[in-house]
Amino acid sequence: MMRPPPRPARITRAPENFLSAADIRDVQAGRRGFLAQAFAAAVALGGATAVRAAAGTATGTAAGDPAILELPPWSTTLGHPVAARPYGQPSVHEKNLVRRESPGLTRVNAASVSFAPLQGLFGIITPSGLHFERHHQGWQDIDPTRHRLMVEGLVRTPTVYTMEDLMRLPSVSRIHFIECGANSGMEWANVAVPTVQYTHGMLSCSEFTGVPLSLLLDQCGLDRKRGRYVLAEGADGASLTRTIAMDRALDDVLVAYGQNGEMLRPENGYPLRLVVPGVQGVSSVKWLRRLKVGDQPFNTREETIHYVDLMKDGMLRQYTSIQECKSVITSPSGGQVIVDQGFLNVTGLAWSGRGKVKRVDVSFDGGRNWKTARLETPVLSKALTRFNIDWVWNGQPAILQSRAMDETGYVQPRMMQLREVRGTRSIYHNNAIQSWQVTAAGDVNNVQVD
Ligand SMILES: Nc1nc2c(c(=O)[nH]1)N[C@H]1C(S)=C(S)[C@@H](COP(=O)(O)O)O[C@H]1N2
Ligand SMILES: [Mo]
Repeated sequence: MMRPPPRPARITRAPENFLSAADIRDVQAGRRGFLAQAFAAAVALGGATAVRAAAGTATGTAAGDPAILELPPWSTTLGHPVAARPYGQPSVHEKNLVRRESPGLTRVNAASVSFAPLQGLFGIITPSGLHFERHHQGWQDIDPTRHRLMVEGLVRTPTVYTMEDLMRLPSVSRIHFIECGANSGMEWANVAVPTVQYTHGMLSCSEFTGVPLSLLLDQCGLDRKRGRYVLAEGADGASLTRTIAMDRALDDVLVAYGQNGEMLRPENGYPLRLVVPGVQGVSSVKWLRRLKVGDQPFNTREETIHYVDLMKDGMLRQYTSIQECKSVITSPSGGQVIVDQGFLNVTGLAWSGRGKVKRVDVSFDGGRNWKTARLETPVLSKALTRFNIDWVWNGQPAILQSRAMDETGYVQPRMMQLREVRGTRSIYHNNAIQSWQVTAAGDVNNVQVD
């Protein structure tokens, strides 16, 4: 058990949760008094959700606090009826914790990305409505009665499945992350984006339910001698296609229709997607309509000219699909403001495409000294793992980093180590250690220190 923390410091969960852009500028300009007032106002208005630790302040002034002395309207009136909203929605006070797109990232926003707000999430499951999105040609809401999956190629019995056929088969549920290979891809040469939502938000983790791909292939009479690769194709306008090697296809790949206890969301592939655990997101083909077994890689567009790693010498590396071990502190993180000195629960996420996370170390001095963080259970293979570590911020500038190690013994690299091999002009597979600078004023900034 943890000892009860000393007086908790207050930190903004996401600046936009309770402060306007103008307020943030004031904070950055050093008008601390103004910020303190903004906090007082936010708490008084019932906006205390924005103030992570303040609710637990044991040394607060409860005795004179009108928020506890006076009965608010919600304690003296009749509440809303059941099923007033047949499908539940987050509190209106959480309306700023949303997926955000990075304007100008792509020419057309149907072929773009929206990033998950990692700074405001708890545990390891990403709420389905906040799962990041990456579409090559927009999303569709496909009629499940008209959707089909064809399995063909080197199989004895080529088969066309309806959704009903698939949902009658034995199912499994597993928790896995999906990370776009381009996550953190804007940061290869220099700091480019301010918050963890944009540096690491092409990352989400869900419980997926579906049929093991191995079961489908067996049912269709897979030619185990000649069948060495599987092509997966999506039903969207992009006809996105990827090759999956047979040993992986027969291992833990899922043909999934469920996500966090309900059907997939349209943005995430409704009614059917592939989930290829541990592999860059593009292989988890959404709106899955075709699987073809072949005897060699299909060399599709998305694996020959896209999703290849540009190396320092200008050569391109293909078929590097595994998402190597990586971690990031989600709070405090870029754009948040630590309002006063005291205890902080430093928290973040770690993951590895090769299995379980074994250990996460955290540094508060830019990598000189490290302490081992607590891993929250469960720690699952190819899933996000939540870590926490105690910190008392004494008002001094600091640089926070997390460094994860997976069960293979692989240790997350420093930015400079990665650049020595990969150069600065790459896009994919940036799993470098992230640094957050805390200034004496309590501002948290994205920095690259080595
Ligand atoms: N059919 C299809 N599948 C797709 C894509 C797509 O555009 N079309 N995008 C891929 C990419 S690049 C990623 S990172 C993941 C993102 O999954 P998500 O949108 O559910 O987060 O889906 C992959 N599957
Ligand atoms: Mo992606």
